[in-house]
Amino acid sequence: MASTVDSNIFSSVPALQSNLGILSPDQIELAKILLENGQSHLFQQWPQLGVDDKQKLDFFDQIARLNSSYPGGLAAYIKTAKELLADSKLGKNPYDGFSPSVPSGENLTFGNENFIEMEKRGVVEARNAAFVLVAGGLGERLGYNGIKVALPRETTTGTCFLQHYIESILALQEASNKIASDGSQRDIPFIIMTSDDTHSRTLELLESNSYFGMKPTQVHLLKQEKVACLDDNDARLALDPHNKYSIQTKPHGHGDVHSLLYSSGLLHKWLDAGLKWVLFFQDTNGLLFNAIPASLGVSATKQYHVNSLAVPRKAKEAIGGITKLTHVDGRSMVINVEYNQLDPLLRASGFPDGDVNCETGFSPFPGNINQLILELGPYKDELQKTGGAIKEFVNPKYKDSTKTAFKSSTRLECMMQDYPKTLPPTARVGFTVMDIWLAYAPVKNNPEDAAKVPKGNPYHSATSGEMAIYRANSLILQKAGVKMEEPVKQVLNGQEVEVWSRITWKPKWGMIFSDIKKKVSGNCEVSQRSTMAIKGRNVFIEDLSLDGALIVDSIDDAEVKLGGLIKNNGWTMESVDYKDTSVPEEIRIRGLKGPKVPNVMWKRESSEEASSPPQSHEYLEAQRSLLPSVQSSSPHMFLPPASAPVFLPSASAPIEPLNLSQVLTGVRELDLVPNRNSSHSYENPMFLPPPPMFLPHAPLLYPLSSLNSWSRAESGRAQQFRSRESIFYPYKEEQILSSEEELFGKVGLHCYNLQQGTNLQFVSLQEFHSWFSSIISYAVTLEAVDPMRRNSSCLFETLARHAIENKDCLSAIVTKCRIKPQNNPDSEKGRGHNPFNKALVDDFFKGEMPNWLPNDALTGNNKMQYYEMKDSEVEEDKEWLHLYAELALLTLQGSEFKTIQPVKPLELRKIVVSTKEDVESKKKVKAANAIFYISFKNCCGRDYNVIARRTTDGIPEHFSLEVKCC
Ligand code: UGB
Repeated sequence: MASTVDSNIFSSVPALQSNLGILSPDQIELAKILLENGQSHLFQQWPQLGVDDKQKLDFFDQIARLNSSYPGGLAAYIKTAKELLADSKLGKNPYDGFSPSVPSGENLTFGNENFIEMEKRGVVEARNAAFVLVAGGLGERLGYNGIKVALPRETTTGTCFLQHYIESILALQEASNKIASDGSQRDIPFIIMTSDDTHSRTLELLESNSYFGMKPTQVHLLKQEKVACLDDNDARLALDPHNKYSIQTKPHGHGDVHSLLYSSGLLHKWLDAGLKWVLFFQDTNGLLFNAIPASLGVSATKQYHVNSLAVPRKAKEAIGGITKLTHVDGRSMVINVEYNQLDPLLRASGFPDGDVNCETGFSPFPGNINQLILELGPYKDELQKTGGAIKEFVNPKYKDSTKTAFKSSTRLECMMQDYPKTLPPTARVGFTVMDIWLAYAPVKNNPEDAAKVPKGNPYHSATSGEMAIYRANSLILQKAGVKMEEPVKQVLNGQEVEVWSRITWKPKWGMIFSDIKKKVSGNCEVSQRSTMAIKGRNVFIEDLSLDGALIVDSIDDAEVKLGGLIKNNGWTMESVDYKDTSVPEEIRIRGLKGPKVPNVMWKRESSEEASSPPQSHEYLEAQRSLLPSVQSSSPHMFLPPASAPVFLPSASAPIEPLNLSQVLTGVRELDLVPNRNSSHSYENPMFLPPPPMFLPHAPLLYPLSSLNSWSRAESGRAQQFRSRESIFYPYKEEQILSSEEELFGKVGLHCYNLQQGTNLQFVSLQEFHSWFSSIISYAVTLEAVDPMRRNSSCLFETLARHAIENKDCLSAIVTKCRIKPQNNPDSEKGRGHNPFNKALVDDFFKGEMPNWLPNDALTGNNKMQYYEMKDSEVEEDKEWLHLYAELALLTLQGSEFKTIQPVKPLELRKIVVSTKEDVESKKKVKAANAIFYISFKNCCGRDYNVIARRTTDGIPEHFSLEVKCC
C-alpha cells in the first residue's frame, strides 16, 4: 500500500495511480523514482487496470533492469544526463580550462634493436597478462549484418578475427610459458565484452569452433547492458515508438568494460594468480597482434600504469588524438581526445586551423588505436574507488540552432580510454607509437563511406583491412631479407589500394620479428602475383623463389623446408562490387573475392578451365601435369612422384608412407595439400587435393573435416554443390552422395519427425542459402509430403549448421525446423531461434565420440544400455538411418570420396542403439539422446562402421547429430 506522501505523487498521474494495484512494493518504489525524476510522461498512455496488465509488468521488469545495471541507478543516470545535456546546450567545452599540446611518448621502429628487445620482453610478460576484447558494438558504420569478430580477417585462408585473436594469444602463451623462469605453465585469461546485439552469436561462434583451440575455461564473456534513451534536454526517457510499454535503449559504449570487470571479481582473482597486466583491444584490427609484444615490453620496461598504443594520425581521421592537457591550475594529463572533439578543442585554444596535418603529413597528435595496457595492481585499486564508473558524455543531434529538440533520441555514453581521467597526477601514464602499416588497419567503414574518405586518409574498410595484412606481412618478410616485388595499385569498391603478394601465416609460425627472421634464410624472392599461406610451427623458408601460389599446411611437430623454384598459375584476384548481392556480404563489402569462398573469387588462370569438364581419367592426367617441378638437391626431399596416383583410386601405383617428422624439403604446389594424418597409406595419401573450388570444373567431393581449421574452404563446397548440375559425372546422380544442403535439410526434417511424432518424407530441395562465418550455416526450404495425410505436400524450413567439434567427426546442429506457414507469414514474426545450448545436453552424451561397440555390448554387464534394432524397425526407420550413414561418409579423409564415387544404394546390416540405462529397449530408437552403431555396405560391397550420436538441449526444434566413420 502506497504511503500518503506516495499517494500525493501518484495522484498527479492518474493513469499510473489506477494501476498501482497490480504492482509489487518494489515496482511501486521504481515508479516513485521515475516520477521524482520527471518521468511521468511514461504513463500518460496507460489504460485502466485490467487492460494490458502483462505489458505493464513487463515495463517494470525493464525499469528494474535499467535501474540495477547502472551505478547509482536510474536516478543517477537521469541526473547526470540533465547536467550533461545542459552543458551541451550551452556549448560548454568539456576541456574548459585545459590547453592542449603534443605529448611525448615511446616511439618504436619496427625491426630495430630496441624493437626486437621490446618484443622479447613482451613475450616474457605475456603469461602475466589477461586479454580483454571489447566486442559489444554492432558496427553501424560498417553496416554488416553479422558480428564483426566473425568476419574473415583475410580471405586467403578465411580465418575470422576471433580465431586470429585466440590463436595469437595461444601462440604468445606457448612462447611465454616456454621461457618461464620457474618452468610453470599458465593459461592466459581471455575476456570478451559482448552486448545483447552480439552475445549469443559470439558464444555460438566460439562453441561451434571448439573455442578455436582455447580451453573454454580460459574464456569469459561479460555482457554489457544498454542504457535508456533520452528524448529531450530534461532527460525524459524515450519510449519505443512501437510499444508504449518499452523504453528505447542504446549501447552505453565500450567504457562499460571497466565496471563489468570490476563487478565480475576477476581482477582479484588475477592478482591472486600473480598476473600483472590487463590488455584491452577492439574487434576488427587485424594487425593488432603485430604490436602487442613490443608494447607490452614497453609497459614492463617503463613501468607504465597505463600505456595506450598509438599510430601516426592523419588530420580528421576518425581515431582519437593522444593529447597532453594542461589545466590553468597546473594539473596535466595525457589522454585521448575523441576525434569529434579534437578539432573544436584545438580551435578554441590557440590552434586556429584546428585538426590539420603538420609538415610530416600527419597530425602532430598521435592517433589512439584503443589498445590499452594497464598494470593490474593500480588498476584494481583505482576501480575499487570508482566502481569502474567512467566519465560519460552526451552527443545529441539537435533539430536546429535553438538546441531545444533532438532529431532522434540520444543517450549517455562512455569510452574505455577515458579511464585515466580520474587517475591522480602520480600515475605513470604513457603511450607507444608504432608504424601504421604494422599495427593498425580496422574494419569500420562501409564501402560507400570508405570511397568518400579524403584522398590520402585511410579507408578503414574491409578492403583496406585485408590489403593491410598482405602489406604488413610482405614488409615483415622484406625486412627479414626476402625480396618482395613492388605492389600494384588497384581500385576495389571505389578505393584505390596497394595490392602486395597475398602472404599470410598462423601466429604460431611467427609472433615476433626475431622468430620470423630465424625462419627465413638464403636468397628468397616472391612475385607480386603470388599467394603464400603458412600453417605449421616449424616451416623454414630457404632459397625460395615463389611465383604462384603456395599453401603449406603441416602438423606442428613436422619440420618443413620450403625452397627452390615454385612457379605455377597461382590465384588471380577478382574484384566484386559491393552492390552485387549474389555474393555473400562478408565478401562483397571487401570488393574482392577470395579463393576459398562461395561464388569464387580467386580464379585459376589456366588451361583446365576448359569449356567441357574432363571425365575422371582425363582429370587424373590434368592433375599429373600440374604436379610441381621440383628443384632441390636435398637428400630429404620428399615429393610425390609426378607419375604417382595422388588421389584417384582408379590409379594403380601406391604411394609410399610419409613420416612427417622427417625434414621435408621441397615445394608444395597449390594443387595438393599435405594430409595432416600422421600415417599414410594408399587409402589415406599424404597429399590431398585442394578444395573443389580451386578446380572450377572438377567433379570433386571433398571431406569437410579434413579442412576444419582452414574453414573458409568448407563453404566452397556448398558452392560446388550449387553448381553440380553443370558438372559431368561418370555415375548416375542417385548413386552418389546427396548434396550437403539436401542432407542438412533432411536432418531438420528428421528432427521435426522425432519431436512431433510425424513421418514427413523428403521430396525435393526447393531453395537454400548457405553462408560462412567460420562455420557453414544452411537455411534450407524443401518440399515434403505427409503419408499420414494422404501425401499432402508442404514446404518445410530448416536452419542448420555444419560444425566440426571432434576430430574426424561431422556435427549437424539444427536450430529451426518447421513447416512453413502457408497463408500467414506474419505468424512467424517473433518466432526467432536461439543458439543450440550445449550446456543443457545430458553429460552422458557430451565430449569425445565413443569408440565402436564393445564385443560384449549386447551380453555384458552394460547390456541394458544397448539394443539391436529388429529388421522391421530398420525397415521403418531406414530413411534417417541412411541419412546418418551418408553424413558419416562425408567425413572420410581418404581418397575414395575425393572424386564422385558411386556409393548408393547403401545396404544397412546391423544397427545397435545405446542410451542411458533408464530408457526402455524399444523406446531407445526414438530417444532424443541416443548413440547408434550402424554397419552397412556401399553399392560396391565395401563395409563401413558408423557411429552417430544424436542429442538435444531440450529446446523445441533443436537437434544435434554427430557422425563419424570408424
Ligand atoms: N564497443 C563495445 O564493446 N560496446 C559498445 O557499446 C560500443 C563499442 P567503435 P569508434 O582506434 O579505431 C574508437 O564503434 O567510434 C566496442 C575509439 O573511441 O569501432 O570507431 C566495439 O565492438 C577511438 O578513440 O569505436 O572509436 C569495438 O570493438 C579510436 O581509437 C570498440 O568498442 C577508434 O576506436 C570500438 O567501437 C579506433
